[in-house]
Amino acid sequence: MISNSEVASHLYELAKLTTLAEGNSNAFRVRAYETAARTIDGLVEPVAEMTAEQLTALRGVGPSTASKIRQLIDTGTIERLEELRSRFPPEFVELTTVPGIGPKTAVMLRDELGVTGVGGLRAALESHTLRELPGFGAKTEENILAALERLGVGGKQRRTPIIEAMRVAGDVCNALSQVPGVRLAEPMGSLRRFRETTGDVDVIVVSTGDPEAVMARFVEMPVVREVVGYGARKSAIVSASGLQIDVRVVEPHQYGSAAMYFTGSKAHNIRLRQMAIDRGWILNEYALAEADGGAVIASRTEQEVYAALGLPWISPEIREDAGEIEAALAGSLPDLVEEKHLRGDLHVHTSLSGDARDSLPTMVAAVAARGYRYCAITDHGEDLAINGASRQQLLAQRRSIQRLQVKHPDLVILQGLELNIGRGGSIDYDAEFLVGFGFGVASVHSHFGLSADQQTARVIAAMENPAVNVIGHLTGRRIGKRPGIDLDIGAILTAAERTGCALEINSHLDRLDAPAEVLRAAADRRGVVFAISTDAHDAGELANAAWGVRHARRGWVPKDRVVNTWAPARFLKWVEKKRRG
Ligand code: DGT
Ligand code: CA
Ligand code: CA
Ligand code: ZN
Repeated sequence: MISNSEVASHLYELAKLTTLAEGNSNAFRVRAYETAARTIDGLVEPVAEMTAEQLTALRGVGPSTASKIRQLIDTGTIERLEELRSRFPPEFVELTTVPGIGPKTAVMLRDELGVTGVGGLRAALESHTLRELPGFGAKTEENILAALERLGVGGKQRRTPIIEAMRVAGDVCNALSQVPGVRLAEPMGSLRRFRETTGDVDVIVVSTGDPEAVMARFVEMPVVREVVGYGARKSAIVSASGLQIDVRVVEPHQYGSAAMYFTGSKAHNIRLRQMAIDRGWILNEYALAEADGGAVIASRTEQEVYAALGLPWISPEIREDAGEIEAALAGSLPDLVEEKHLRGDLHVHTSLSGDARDSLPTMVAAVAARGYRYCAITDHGEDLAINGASRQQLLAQRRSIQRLQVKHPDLVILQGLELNIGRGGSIDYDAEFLVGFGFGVASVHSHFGLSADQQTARVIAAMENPAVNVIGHLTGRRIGKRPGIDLDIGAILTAAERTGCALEINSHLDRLDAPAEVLRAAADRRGVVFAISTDAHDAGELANAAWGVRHARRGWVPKDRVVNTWAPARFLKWVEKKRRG
């Protein structure tokens, strides 16, 4: 039976390809597919068991979407989607993620120059054939080439943004978990290390049953476009979107060594293998064992294998041979933040923001249900034209929050704002109005093309403003879709130390912003503090905090530097100190 999450994946793909086919002319239909996908993803009851009538009762599902969902359940595919897939193969879709190349341009490049992917685009740029097209010139060529470099797409190997890889991996692991005998199915490789892009997805399955039953289920999944390898314990497929997925089935007693091997990174593994060799042992995916004849020393759990090598367990997110082995040997690994440490969410939208979907009472109830002790409601300020809230709306919200506060005595609800950093570093409203709020996040939402000096200056100006407690999604990037703004990170970190303004760790898989390398540099500055926030636009997105935590770990961020792990009294004191200026 097809899972809700698999149905949702198909609808997301339908939305993406419909945008390519129809541009903004049918934004309504695209949004409808996305809403339907989100609804179904959050549903407990299996949609595969629903009638067309029950389906249309779901939020965002009209008769036409309902019939597509039924078609998917009954036939394993959607005709319209198949048609779009053949019109827009993965290489072509990737082409449209390059800034400056919209769907219309991509179609023109294909028709006029035969460019079908990023490789072809690069060749056309280098031979200067692009500038011959109407609407193009030398300057456009230069801009697109620069964007290609910054995005990092179109190298030898295609890399998939984590948001998409995580979704596909989740679908595969859920499906394989249900095969009889399977104890565990988990993503390994770069995805487990939480890299922001993935070359291919590696999954290991621990099974006490027939491994071939796992493989049979795997290659029949609706996501499969092509089976590229088939064996009893090792198979590989390529998904509809062009992502390769490798699955290996291992015995329970090999889990530790297999997980370590397939998690990598390769550089981390090589260091460990050398440590084994130095002791006269060998280390591979099957075990840590004596070199001669092979008595097994450890293999069942990762902890046992690391311990036999004289190391504490090292968290997957930092297994990059970037200092973690030295730190482990010296006993100086950072005390990394965990999800259970979080006591609040400091970037939460309500339906007062034009792009958010749940009401204030719904969001507050959902925050309280997570067991948090405090939160900041941060709707967009008025400068963000379509999505922002007016002064009057915010004053009304303040009264609603006061009433809700009585209903939730264990949760401190701060009325905050997500302020928009203007071109020169200004923010919404005036100081007098801003004093009425208890919290502020300030973020860049426009002017992405300014120079590094200008960007750095505007962000620092916002940090210095007493109404600003946190800089939201520092670079404004969308992974694989939009490069972040150019910044002098050293200067930003110095300003963060001086002003006490926290750096947000935005938990959305599309953002994961500030990037991990910035977090690592920031973690090295003792005076910089962090806020792990979801930027939730509906109640379901509050759960993204788990991703933010893993991203923070990848940046070596220690628990005690994350302000929303602090006890309420300490946290509120920190908030107030900044706001007093
Ligand atoms: P990716 O797929 O490019 O995003 O990156 P990974 O790290 O997932 O790399 P992948 O899929 O080639 O291999 C998965 C893991 O398998 C890798 O992290 C470590 C392990 N591995 C692969 N090749 C080697 C190797 O030659 N030596 C060792 N020691 N480990 C390897
Ligand atoms: Ca991989
Ligand atoms: Ca692989
Ligand atoms: Zn936001």
